Amino acid sequence: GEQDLLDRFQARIDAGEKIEPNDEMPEAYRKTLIRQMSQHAHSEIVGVYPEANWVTRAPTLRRKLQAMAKIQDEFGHGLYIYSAAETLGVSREEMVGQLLSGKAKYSSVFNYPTLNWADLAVIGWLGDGAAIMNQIPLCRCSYGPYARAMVLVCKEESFHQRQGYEAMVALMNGSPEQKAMGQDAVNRWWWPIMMMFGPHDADSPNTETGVKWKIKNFTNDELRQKFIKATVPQAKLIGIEIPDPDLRFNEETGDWEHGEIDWDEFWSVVKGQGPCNHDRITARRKAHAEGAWVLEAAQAYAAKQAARNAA
Ligand code: FAQ
Repeated sequence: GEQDLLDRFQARIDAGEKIEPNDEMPEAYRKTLIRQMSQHAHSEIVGVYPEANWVTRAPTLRRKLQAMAKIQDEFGHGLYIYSAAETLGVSREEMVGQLLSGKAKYSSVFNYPTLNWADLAVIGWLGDGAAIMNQIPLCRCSYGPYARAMVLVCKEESFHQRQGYEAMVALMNGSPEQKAMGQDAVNRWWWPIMMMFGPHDADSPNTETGVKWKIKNFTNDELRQKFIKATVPQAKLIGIEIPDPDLRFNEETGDWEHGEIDWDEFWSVVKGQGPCNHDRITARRKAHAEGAWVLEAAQAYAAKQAARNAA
């Protein structure tokens, strides 16, 4: 019965086995993976909008090329993760439809505006930095297609993080105005990036099963903590002050204590009321409609090839 399946499944997870698309799995495992993977794929796609705002205004040709390469990678990650999610029996059309209708979630962080060039440096350094902290453990998650997809994604995210930090170093070695731009961008992005890791463990309904089924190898708070630990010395090295007066190292626990996150703001952004939610969805719908002919052409071409191969 149902309990037998759950026990058999848990034994495989506990033994460190990978679950593959045609293996038996509890319906709740399939559902939560579709939930997380589709949100993740949507985040990769929507995540390019804050950056796209600055491609045409990048300060040098080299920075422009970097921004374009990063955006191309992110679209690729989105497609890759949509494909991995499709192995669970959901179609890409369905997932994309949920995004376009405003029903689907994607990372809250992408609903904030990019006001100047320094924002791109900070998104790379801290946004991608947070993304990697979360995604490296996903390379070891229990679902084979997701875990394998994450290997390439993490290599590319690591390049994104480095290009962001390098751009940040350039700013912080620049004029007083440039240094101020760098600090201002960190001031505006620090808290939205803290929120990327999700609610505190006590308020995270999906953590218990996520950890039990090794979809999540660390909890939201554990990853947030690892991120702060890694980031504090990087900030210090380039003269950036982290905009949290309560941030302090606790010698006894070995942890960084941080100020309270504004959870009202977090939930309002998740529910669609952030500063840019409307713009992001509008931009996505427009791109989808205007790109429809490409999809139709590709499908017509594929049908023609298939017919030719069959003949
Ligand atoms: N924003 O019970 P939990 C990137 C939702 S990186 C919006 O803790 P879970 C690369 C959550 O979905 C960003 N919603 O949920 C890039 C749930 O709602 P539901 C994407 C959030 O799944 C970088 C509810 O709150 N990365 O794109 C957020 O156990 C730079 C309760 O939360 C991934 O998606 C949030 N921040 O933990 C691109 C990684 N946090 O579904 C361009 C994979 C929570 O029950 C530039 N995902 N919620 O209706 C995960 O690791 C997990 O899904 C978490 C959330 C950690 C995000």
